[in-house]
Amino acid sequence: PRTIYLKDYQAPDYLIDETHLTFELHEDRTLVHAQLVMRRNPARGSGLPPLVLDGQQLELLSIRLNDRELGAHDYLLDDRHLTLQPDSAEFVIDSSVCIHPESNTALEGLYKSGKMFCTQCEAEGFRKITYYLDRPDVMSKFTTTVSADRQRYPVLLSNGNPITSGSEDNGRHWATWEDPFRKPAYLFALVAGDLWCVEDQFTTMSQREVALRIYVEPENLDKCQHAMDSLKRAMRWDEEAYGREYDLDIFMIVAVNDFNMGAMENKGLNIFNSSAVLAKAETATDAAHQRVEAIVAHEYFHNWSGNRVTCRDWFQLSLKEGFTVFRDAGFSADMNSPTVKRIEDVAYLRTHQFAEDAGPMAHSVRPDAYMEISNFYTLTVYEKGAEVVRMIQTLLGAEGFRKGSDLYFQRHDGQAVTCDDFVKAMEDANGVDLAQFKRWYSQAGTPRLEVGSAYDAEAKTLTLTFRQLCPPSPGQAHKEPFVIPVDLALLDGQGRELPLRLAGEAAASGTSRVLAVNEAEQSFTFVDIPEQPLPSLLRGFSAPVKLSFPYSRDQLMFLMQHDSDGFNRWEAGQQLAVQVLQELIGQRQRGEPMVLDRRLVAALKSVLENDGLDQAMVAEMLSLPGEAYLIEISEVADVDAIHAAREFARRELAEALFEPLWQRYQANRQASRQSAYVATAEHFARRSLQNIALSYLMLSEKPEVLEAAQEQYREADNMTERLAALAVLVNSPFEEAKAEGLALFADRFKDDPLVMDQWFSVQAGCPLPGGLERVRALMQHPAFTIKNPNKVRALIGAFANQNHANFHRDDGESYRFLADQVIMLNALNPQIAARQLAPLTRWRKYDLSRQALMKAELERILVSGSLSSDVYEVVSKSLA
Ligand code: BAL
Ligand code: ZN
Repeated sequence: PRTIYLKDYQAPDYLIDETHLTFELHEDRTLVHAQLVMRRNPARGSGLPPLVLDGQQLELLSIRLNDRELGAHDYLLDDRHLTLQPDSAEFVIDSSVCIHPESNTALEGLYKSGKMFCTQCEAEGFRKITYYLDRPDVMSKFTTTVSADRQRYPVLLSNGNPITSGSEDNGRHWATWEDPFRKPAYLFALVAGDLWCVEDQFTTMSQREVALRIYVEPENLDKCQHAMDSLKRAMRWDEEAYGREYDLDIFMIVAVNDFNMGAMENKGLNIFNSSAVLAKAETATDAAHQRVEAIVAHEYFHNWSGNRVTCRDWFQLSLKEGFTVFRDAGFSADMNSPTVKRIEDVAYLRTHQFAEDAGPMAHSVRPDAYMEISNFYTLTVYEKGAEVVRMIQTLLGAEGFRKGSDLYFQRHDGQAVTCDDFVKAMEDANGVDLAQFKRWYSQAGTPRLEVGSAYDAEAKTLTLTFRQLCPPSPGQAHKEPFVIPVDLALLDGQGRELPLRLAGEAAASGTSRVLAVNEAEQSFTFVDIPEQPLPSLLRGFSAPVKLSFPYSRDQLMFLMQHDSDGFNRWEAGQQLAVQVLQELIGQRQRGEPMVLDRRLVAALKSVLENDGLDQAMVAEMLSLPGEAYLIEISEVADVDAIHAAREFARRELAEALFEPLWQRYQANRQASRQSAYVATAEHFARRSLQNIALSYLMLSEKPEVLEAAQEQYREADNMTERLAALAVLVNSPFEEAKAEGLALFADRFKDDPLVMDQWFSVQAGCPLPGGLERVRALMQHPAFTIKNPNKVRALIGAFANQNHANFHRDDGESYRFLADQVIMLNALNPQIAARQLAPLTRWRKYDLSRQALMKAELERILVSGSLSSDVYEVVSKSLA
């Protein structure tokens, strides 16, 4: 495959003012007629270069240029392009092609999910529908007519507003949709199916009425309310937080079972993976409810950050994705607990994005090159991209940031722009220079920030010294210093924040502030500091860096208790746990008996006994750093020692804290029994503490706990409690109870694919010996199919990404298993195949024997036959 470079970007030679599409959907083929009203791009000068249209897997039936039928000698056709010569600056192209959605297993372009037709065009799927300039800087007005069998496909949808519809004599019918907003082809959507809808309404801030519809298959009608409520909250929030109003008369969401991504923001017609829209208490966990709320909001927010203002080219993907993730995080924080949301996001970023940033696929937030753009829908572009936007807000303040976003939307409405344009709007609205800051967009890798402190008791000054360094990443040996916003406070012996005055400042201002660290090495001296303070650094995780400060365990315990920044209280607990776990890992590696530092017990005991703490915070603080995170922060990850040490710590904690855990569990379970399920932050918090308490308690293997788990499993009125109870049974040694629980669950939910996904995941993640054999057996289960991305993620993905003990078994059999699945998926669905590879790409993290086994599997994939560009890029870069 060819590598595409950002530096080679050129504006398009031609523009498409209008796009008129007609789809004739049939069971064995689909005919697509496209009329493109085109003209020479004036920005590219005069003359008429050849017109090169993108097109893949299309059977060309006919093509006309301005009513002139073209013959084979009038154009060039290969498997990626159709090239012809226009003879005037303005012209019309009419093409007819035949495509086969019914056999499209890649789920890109037009395809069938079950009985319905649907599309996924981002990033480059539209070229599998018709010949086109399939690039985001070509924006066009679309009119779409869909015709299909009336009985099979009573609902025919596309972008924009419905215009006309009618019937034909032959049992078919048609509908025409018109989207008044110019858009790139990646935002095109079409749906046809036997769908039912839940309907509601929203009155915008300028009093326009918008019809809201969520289309689903009939059995899912009762699972739409949460998404609908989330949508209305998101619409209101975007008006209040960003001044953004919805612009069409109708907003539609369609739930689709077979979908590569979470969801897609097509203009006016969002298409969702059913897992990201369907939720009701009996079948979806609290986490699933929160995910639905976040994704519904994310896709809706794209209407401005992505659709009204779109990307010039795919290197700018983070322009819309980083910003939109930042926006949805703000929304979720406002709807739930901001501190808990931040903790979840940071834990996710540090575990997964930091690993990506340290691996062979590391790339900057705005990549310089790609072979297959689908491989760049990454944690770096999304999550780190959101952190970059968050840092801009931290540096400018909330008001300055809002001025910047207002200017951005106003300046670029209707345009396809770059990350530079986004930053420029922020600069211009605030009169600041962010030139150095922009290195966050161009330099890959996670910077390390080492902080030292020196207190001068005589001068009453505290000097903080910062040293930043960023390790090399592929293609980037040397990094220039970043601008790192460090939000901090200095705490006195009682935990109070001291007034802050830097040397040279006239007076103290405030007790916390953001320092912009922008040199490789830099010192800041605070004056009038009456006693040796304890710094609370990088509050709220103000920059995506690896911070190190030589905190003692006692100081971390102090911060856990006293830091007025909630995030940093949690962070102190995590750092304490990391220190303690690393000590246990060392003991295990040396063959010494493991001895848990009792300070961790004491710290968690006081957290558990503190009734004033938000229960969600208690649950977060009780959660030890995960194995994946411990792997990420290891030089060479000893998976066995990590697993053994963490399990040992959990057992010790469970034993020492049995009483307070049992009390918390019983109180919360009692509260759950007494009230019906509600999807609110307070109830999420209560259940999360209840369930983590149960998972600790179960380690005691006491009969009363087994009984409690079984009671919770049987009697729960919601999936959060039921699944948590099933998980503790599955991870327990109680074979009979486990088998019974699994069988009852499968019997009850066999017809609900999303619930069965959870059943697969719980088993795939079970660390007890025999994991690979269990997963192999589950692949034969009638509810499993490798053709459905959710199933692949639930079983194969959960096993390879979460079940470290079994995935890294030392005979390499699990690596071989994963490689086999990737080879199979490569032929069916390249995007999903490439995603599943991620755990193998991290081979450099492990011991030499595992390295060799993992590499051998990557090499086997490389020579396994005709590789998709998706898989080829990941494998070849991993081995480079
Ligand atoms: N644009 C692809 C799906 C999403 O990020 O919303
Ligand atoms: Zn997005």
